[in-house]
Amino acid sequence: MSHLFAPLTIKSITLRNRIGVSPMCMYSSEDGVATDWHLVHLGARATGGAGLIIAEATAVSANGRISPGDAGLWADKHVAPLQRINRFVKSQGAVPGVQLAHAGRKASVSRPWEGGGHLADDAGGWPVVGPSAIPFGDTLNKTPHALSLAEIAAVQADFVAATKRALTAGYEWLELHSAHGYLSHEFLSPISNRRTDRYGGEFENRIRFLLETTRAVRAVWPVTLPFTVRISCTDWVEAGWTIEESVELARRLKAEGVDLIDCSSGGTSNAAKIPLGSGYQVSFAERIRREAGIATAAVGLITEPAQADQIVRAGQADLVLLARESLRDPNWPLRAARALQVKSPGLAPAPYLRGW
Ligand code: 531
Repeated sequence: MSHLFAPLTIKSITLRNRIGVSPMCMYSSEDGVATDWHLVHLGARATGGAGLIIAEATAVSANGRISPGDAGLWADKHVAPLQRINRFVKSQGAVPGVQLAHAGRKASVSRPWEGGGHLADDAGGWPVVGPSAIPFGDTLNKTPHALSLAEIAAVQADFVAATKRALTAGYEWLELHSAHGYLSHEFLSPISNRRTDRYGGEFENRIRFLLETTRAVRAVWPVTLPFTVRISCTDWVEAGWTIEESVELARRLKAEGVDLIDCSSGGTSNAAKIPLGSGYQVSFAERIRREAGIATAAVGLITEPAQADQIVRAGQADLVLLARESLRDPNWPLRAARALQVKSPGLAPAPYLRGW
């Protein structure tokens, strides 16, 4: 029976355990370039024992950044600093992954600790885009430019170019960000997509942007390396994207060669009523795994070793991703191994062995 410390093999990659660090924005890049912050932040979680470390949402174009501090892979200059980080992550036995993203109508915001609202174009911001000219609302009040067909193709080409750079940068796990109300999710959801062309309207049309992007990226990302997609399994609003649609989307993504669905939720609308609570998204991972027959990752308010272990043992997900809990304790996997009384030789770095 699988458990939290059983290795997980997908394609040619074996994770030493089922604990992954969820992609988390650091807002600490300079023109998209990783800094020493990223080496220390990601490096600490590699020495802390995680099997997988997915680097933060990394923009495929400058305008696709959430904030001016986002990580990027839109230019060749981004690659070398990431190679250094990924070399270190690998040297510690963890697998380095990356989440490629375009923020759509939620781009051009200040860092959370500076307010997090849309930045005016003359205050460090830039015009935002989306499937339709519908603003998110509240402090994200810019009206997005509705992408033309040629502009959609250009964004997809940006995803492909960023994927090639991600490979050169040494990443071994690729995730497309299609959740949390960012561009790809904006196409999926009827809340943000009111197009009347082949990218809007019925389900088949709303999933087209993601399916085409998946296909294009799949063609350049090695078939030997894991390829995953994060989705918001529900918008948590009436007339929004649903879990039933997510299950069907997962089947389509599987057919396109996607290996795992990373199951999150929300982000399209502030009207969402989200029943936040311990492991509140795990049931989505379970349902997609069962009904679409594809591996899943569970994420969202998972904090306890026994809880994470049970998710894997019960077959609710293949992988557990930690976000805030990993910020609180980069050594969470080492601590979990002790708590679960699992003998995991080689998990702690040699210089730490006396403590573990
Ligand atoms: C948190 C968030 C979770 C779920 C729905 C909406 C938002 N995040 C997500 C992030 C950026 C910062 C806050 C990304 O997905 C890039």
